[in-house]
Formats: sequence, C-alpha cells, structure tokens
Amino acid sequence: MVLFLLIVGAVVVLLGVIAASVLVARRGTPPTRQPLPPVLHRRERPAAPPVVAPEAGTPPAEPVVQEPTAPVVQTPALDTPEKTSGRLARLRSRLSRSQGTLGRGLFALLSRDVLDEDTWEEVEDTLLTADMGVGATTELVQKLRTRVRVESLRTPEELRVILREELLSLIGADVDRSLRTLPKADGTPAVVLVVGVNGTGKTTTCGKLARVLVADGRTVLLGAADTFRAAAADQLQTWGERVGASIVRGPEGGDPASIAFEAVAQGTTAKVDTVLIDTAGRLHTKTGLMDELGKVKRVIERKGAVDECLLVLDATTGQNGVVQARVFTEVVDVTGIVLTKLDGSAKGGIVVSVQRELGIPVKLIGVGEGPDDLAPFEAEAFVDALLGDEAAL
Ligand SMILES: Nc1nc2c(ncn2[C@@H]2O[C@H](COP(=O)(O)OP(=O)(O)OP(=O)(O)O)[C@@H](O)[C@H]2O)c(=O)[nH]1
Ligand SMILES: [Mg+2]
Repeated sequence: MVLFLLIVGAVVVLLGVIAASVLVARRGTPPTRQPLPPVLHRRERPAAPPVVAPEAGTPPAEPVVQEPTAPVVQTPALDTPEKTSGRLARLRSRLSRSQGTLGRGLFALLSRDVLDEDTWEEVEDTLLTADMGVGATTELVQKLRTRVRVESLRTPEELRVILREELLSLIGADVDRSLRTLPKADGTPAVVLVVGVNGTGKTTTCGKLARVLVADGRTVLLGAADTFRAAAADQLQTWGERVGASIVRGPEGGDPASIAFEAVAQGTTAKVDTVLIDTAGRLHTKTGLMDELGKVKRVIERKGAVDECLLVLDATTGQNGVVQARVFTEVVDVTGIVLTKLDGSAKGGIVVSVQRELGIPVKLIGVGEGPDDLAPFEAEAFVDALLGDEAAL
C-alpha cells in the first residue's frame, strides 16, 4: 500500500513538472524557424503568374524561348505563279479602269450632232493627250474623217467599229509579239537581256517574267548584272527564290559584263531553258553608261547570242519613252518593249507611238505591282480596254 502511494505521488510530481515546463516554453522566446527550402518557396507560388506590362523605362523581359518538342525543318515554300493564259481577263479590267476615259472622250466628241473643224481638233487633242504621238494622231484623224464622211457613219455603234478597226491597224493586230525564251537549237539556253532607264521596272519585270516562264514549265536562271547597288541583286534574288530560280550575282561595283557572261555560262552548264539578265538603270543621255551596256551585250555574245533584248518603258513617262527607246535601240538592238505601269496611266497611246516610230513591238505589259501583274500584250484586248466597255457608250 505504501509502495502504491509512493508510485502515485511520483506520477503526480512528474505530471506537474511537465505541465510547468510547457507553460514556461509557451511564455518564453519563440523557437527559431528554419527557413523553408527554396524549392518549397517556389512550389508555393502560383503556377502561372499573371503577365504584367513592363513599366515605362524598365527593360523588357527576356523573351520566353519555347523549346520545340521535335526539331522543325524549314523548307522555303515556292509560289505557284498564275498561268499566262489566265491573265488576260484580269489585264483587261485593270486597263479599262484607267484607259476607258480615252474611249469615252472620243465617243462623246464623235457623237456630236455636227462634226465640224473644232470637233475634229478636239479629237486630235484627245489622242495627243493619250500619248498617241503626232504622226499616229494625224493619220488616225484623217482616216476617221474620211470614213465618217464616205460611209455616212453616225451611230455610236458604227463609230465604235471604225475607231476599233483603225486603232487595231495602227497597233498592228498581226505583229509577231512572241518572246524567244526557248533554248537554242544547240540546246544552250535562250538569253534575255532587260534594259532601260532608272526605275522603269526592269528588276520587277525580270522577276515577273521568271514567274511566267516557271508557270509555263520552264527552268530559269537569273543574272544580276546590276552591280550599282547590292540591294538590286537582293531584290532579284528574292524574286528568284519565290519560284525556285537560282541567281548568279557578283560584288557591288563589280563588272556587269562578267556577271552576265557567268550567268550564261552557268545556265549552259545547268541546262536551263532561259537566262534572264537584269541590268542597272541608266539614262539614255549618259554616253559612258550606254557604252557599258553595249559591252555587256557584246561579252554575252562571246558565249551565245542574245535572243531577246527587252527595253522596259514606264508608260507614265509619255513621249520621252520614244526618245529613250531610240537611243537604246542604237546601242543594244532592242527586240521588244515591256510597257510597265499601264495600270497607273491613262496614256495607253504610247503603245502606238513606240511601235510606229521605232518598229519595235510591245511584247509585254505591266499592269500592277503584284507578282503576276505582267501579261503578254494582245492588240485586240488592249484596244477594247482603250475604248472602254460597250456600256460606256
Ligand atoms: N503600278 C505598277 N508599278 C510597277 C509596275 N512595274 C514595276 N512597278 C514598280 O516600279 C518600281 C520600280 O521597279 P524596279 O523593278 O525596281 O525598277 P528598275 O527599273 O529595276 O529600277 P532601277 O534598277 O533602280 O533602275 C517598283 O516599286 C515596282 O513595284 C507596274 O506594272 N505597275
Ligand atoms: Mg532594278
């Protein structure tokens, strides 16, 4: 019994000591906490912090680089240029927008009750304003006057018919406007040299023509013989890359003739169908630059004949185009005209004057800045566009 009391007493004392020590612990200094390990801190953050726009003046956050799960192989996608056959309808509507005014002006004059001297003079002025040229205008007015009188034509339909016929005969419905872009008989590539004054659209035309040829199933190599600016070769290269045509280019300020020669040489080795050579813009009045162009052509001819020498004329420059064409023809024997920017000009009469004065056919026309806005010239479609729609009568 005494032993039992002793044990109970000891337990009570022990409990009292424990209770006292807990009390002391609660009232005393708090225990130092171990900081949470950093990982724990991070885990406690929200999984996706809100995106906050950086304050003005603070440097922008580093871009987040997302690692792709699988390597991505980038192959340049090639364009599919529009077939030439499909372009004519679009060309007509482009031309009609700006050229139809000539037709409307002429019809308004010719439909007057009395066709007196003053009216015929106004007809002449209208044609001259459209850049038809003095020779062609005089001839056209003479023919119209005679036919109106002799055939007693008065209705708008009759006038439209004779106007169309006479314009077509001036432009030449039967002129050969084909482009020689097929390889020569010995299998070497056709060589097309593109020339003209500054900014007329030479490089753009080379690029667009490459697309036309590729669309027709040909292989093309481009020669960047414009070494005035490195950007010129870059511009041509971009056009080529879009349709898979390779380019021969040289250093800025390099000799354009040797680049042209090299392009023909490489085109021959690679057995391409056509080599298109872009040249630097040059003023027809600068003898030194014109001599350089003559040299480019002569050096190419050591390797193979130039099949087409296309002079690019800006339709908005008017009669000056005829002067340019004459000088270029003396130097490089131009075989065809590319008339660009006809979409932005109401002066389609330049087609008539260039052909008439120089006997060089317009072979291609540029009707916009789009990659496929180049079309083969067709006299009938062009005259219809000049005269505007029937509805405009
Ligand atoms: N609206 C319109 N713009 C055109 C046409 N053809 C070319 N252009 C524009 O004319 C400008 C000049 O074209 P480029 O091809 O660089 O002319 P370039 O003759 O090579 O110029 P240089 O090499 O500097 O002599 C560009 O902005 C073309 O997009 C066209 O048919 N219509
Ligand atoms: Mg150019």
